[in-house]
Amino acid sequence: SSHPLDLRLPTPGCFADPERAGLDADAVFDGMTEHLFFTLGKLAPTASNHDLYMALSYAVRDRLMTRYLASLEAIRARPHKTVAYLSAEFLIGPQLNSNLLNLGISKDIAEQALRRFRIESLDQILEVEEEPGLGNGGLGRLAACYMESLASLQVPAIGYGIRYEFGIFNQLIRDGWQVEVTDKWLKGGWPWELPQPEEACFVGFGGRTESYTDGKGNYRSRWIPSEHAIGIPHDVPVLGYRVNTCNRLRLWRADATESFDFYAFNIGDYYGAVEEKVGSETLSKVLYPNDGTDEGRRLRLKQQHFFVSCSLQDMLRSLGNRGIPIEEFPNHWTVQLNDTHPAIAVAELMRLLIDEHYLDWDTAWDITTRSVAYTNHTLLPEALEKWDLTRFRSLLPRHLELIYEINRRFLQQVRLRYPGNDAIQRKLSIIDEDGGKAVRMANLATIAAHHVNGVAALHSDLLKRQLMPEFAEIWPEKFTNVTNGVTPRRWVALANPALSRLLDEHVGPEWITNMELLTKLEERQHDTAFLEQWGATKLSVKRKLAGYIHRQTGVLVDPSSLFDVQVKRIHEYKRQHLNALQVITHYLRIKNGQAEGMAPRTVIFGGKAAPGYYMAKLIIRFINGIAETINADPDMEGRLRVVFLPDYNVKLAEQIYPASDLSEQVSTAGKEASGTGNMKFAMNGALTIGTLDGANVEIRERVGPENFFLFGKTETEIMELQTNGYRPRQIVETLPELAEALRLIGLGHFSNGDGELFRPLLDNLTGFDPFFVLADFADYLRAQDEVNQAWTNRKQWNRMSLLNTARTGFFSSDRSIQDYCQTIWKAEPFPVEITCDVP
Ligand code: T68
Repeated sequence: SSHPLDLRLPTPGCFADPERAGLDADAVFDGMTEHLFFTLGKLAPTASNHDLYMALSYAVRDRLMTRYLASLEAIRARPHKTVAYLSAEFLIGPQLNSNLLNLGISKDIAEQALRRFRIESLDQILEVEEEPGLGNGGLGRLAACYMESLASLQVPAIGYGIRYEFGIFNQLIRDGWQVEVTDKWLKGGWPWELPQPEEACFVGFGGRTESYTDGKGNYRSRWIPSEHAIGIPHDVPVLGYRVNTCNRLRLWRADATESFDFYAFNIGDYYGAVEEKVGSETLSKVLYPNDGTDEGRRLRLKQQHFFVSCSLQDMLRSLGNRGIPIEEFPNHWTVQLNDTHPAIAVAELMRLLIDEHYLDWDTAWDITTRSVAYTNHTLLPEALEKWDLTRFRSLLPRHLELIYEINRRFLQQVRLRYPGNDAIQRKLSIIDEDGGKAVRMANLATIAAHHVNGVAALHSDLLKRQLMPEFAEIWPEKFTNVTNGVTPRRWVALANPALSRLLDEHVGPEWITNMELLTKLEERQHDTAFLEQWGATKLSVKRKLAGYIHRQTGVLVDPSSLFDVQVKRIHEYKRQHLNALQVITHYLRIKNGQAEGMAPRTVIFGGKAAPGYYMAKLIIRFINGIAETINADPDMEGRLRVVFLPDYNVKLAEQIYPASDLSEQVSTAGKEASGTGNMKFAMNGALTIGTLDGANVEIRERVGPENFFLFGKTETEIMELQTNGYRPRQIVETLPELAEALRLIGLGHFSNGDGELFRPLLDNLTGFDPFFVLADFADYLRAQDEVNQAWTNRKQWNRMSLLNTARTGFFSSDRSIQDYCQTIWKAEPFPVEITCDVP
């Protein structure tokens, strides 16, 4: 291909000198030395681990720049369709190790350089890295995996989002309760971003609209906002695995508008000016910590419009800069909406095209609908975004006018198709007219998108059949599925070096970019020596986690016990309390001398609760109460341990998945759209105990039902139970072990004698039990007994574990991205060439 970046030209910022951009230990050492001195102002003998982390990161960042600039230049010189992934969250995790891996700087090389600063292991440096928690959970992490896979597949892409000053809160556990602490991730400096103030964008809010007649006598509308903010892009390079493609994440930070400051200052309203400044800076201040519930907060809508408007302006500007006509927009950009959080893009793109670029409605609508696609991540009604109409109008009056017009034209079609059917119109309308009027963002996104996809087969099916049957009838070809995936670079190669070495040896190193090759492992499934090595590898990783658990919680756990793990956001639908009840039963069986043949277990929990979600916080308190009672009981010694690991985040996740034997995926069927932790566990050789929910269904199909512990009611059975009337109290009467567990909880056995503490939880379970915990309890225990049986035959367990790794290559995000590229984006790889003929 023909537009390489010629590094022989003295292009500022491009280092043609291989010494300077080299990947060997001497070059890395030299880079670190320079940055320590010139960038950080430190002398090597007094440098802290954090200083050395910064120096190494800057040295690594330098080495990304050739590829980064070459990738930008390649696209500038020869336009190619680019994916714009719009997401309010990108949970990217630590950057240093990932960039080292993708660049090809081995741990050994990094350690050679570090030893010259008297640092023995890379881990000591990785430990001090602060991760940007710019996401809540699965949705934000998915966006990060997708950015990595896009770059690794050499597909031009840009991730657009928000540079929150404070990410998801840090979680402390005090007296068993969650305490939230502000996440000051920027405080030590963050070396991975490049601010681009010259590419700032203006965004308006509030005010009014007006009609006017242009010079040619056309009636037009325009928006006169009452407030503005400036978005300053902060670019984070995203390098693909061992390729030249280096895409970027463009995160917008909100700033005050200077022109307005000066104006106010001149007329003497100094405080007014400062107030506006404070107001607009608040925009990118903090991430909303609610996953799974929509609070309808005005500031959140402001955040959404802020980053979406900046991003769309940026896309239009890039066309303008290259002299490409605006009608070509859909050939150059494919815009993916990561849930409805960026769905205001539909109205904003229409506004920019019509009001600012003077296109007519039909042309603008054609461009919009050919560019935008929407991914749904939830069916939970409480999570579907709805904005109060009055609030929406006061913040985005012009957008509301455009939405009314989109809606009017759409409902006209609906009326033609379903004459006289008022109910269907009410249901499909973007405007919810029942009760307080509101704008339904999922309807807006669905009407405008050329494709709407769910994130696992079951979820996409339910999306079509339950949430949007009428839309699916009108546009059957619009609805599709793309099953989620996770990047094997971070979740196997980086997180589990011990397993990776084994895979390199027995499959060959190509597995890392072609996970389907792991099926070759199946050849070893009856090889006793290999299975022992497989088990020993797992054990070595469990030892490390045991050390971490001891340092963090003071609890000593036995690495040879079964590590039974549930890590994810705390939510009633995810049913951590079902798992907790199972632990109590296990405890009671030991207490009652019925634990013969029960293998020693370590039950590990981790996850954050939304700060306003009372029941979720009580579940954390519940788990910690159970842990306290069990871990203090001498009868439990060597048999049962319970641990709640505080502050679950990407970094901790990288320690946990590889060290797990059993993956708890126990959500109520039909409620978990996909799950992605389930995939990380299985790839790392954990067996799943799970319901037929989300991607569990597909994991089970691929690993084989004999290598998966299935339990629980199906989605259909849950629906039937719901319609036929569900009486959880009756279930308690038929299950003595459950009744005994609930009785003990009510007596304060897990709360220092306080019988009231968990009352709301008990009342919830025995009263409504909205997530059918008790309905699935007996079958869950049955499956846990099977787990126990399987674990006692260790060779058989290791075989099942191996088959889980061997057969889960499908869940690589490379496969997901290929799906998106083929069916939705129509985007193709665009290899970047670098000519660097320096001797
Ligand atoms: C998750 N959603 C799904 N939402 O729950 C999970 N929500 O099943 C799926 O695997 C994952 O998305 C990826 O598709 C979320 O994580 C949020 O975090 C969220 C945040 C704000 C508002 C609503």
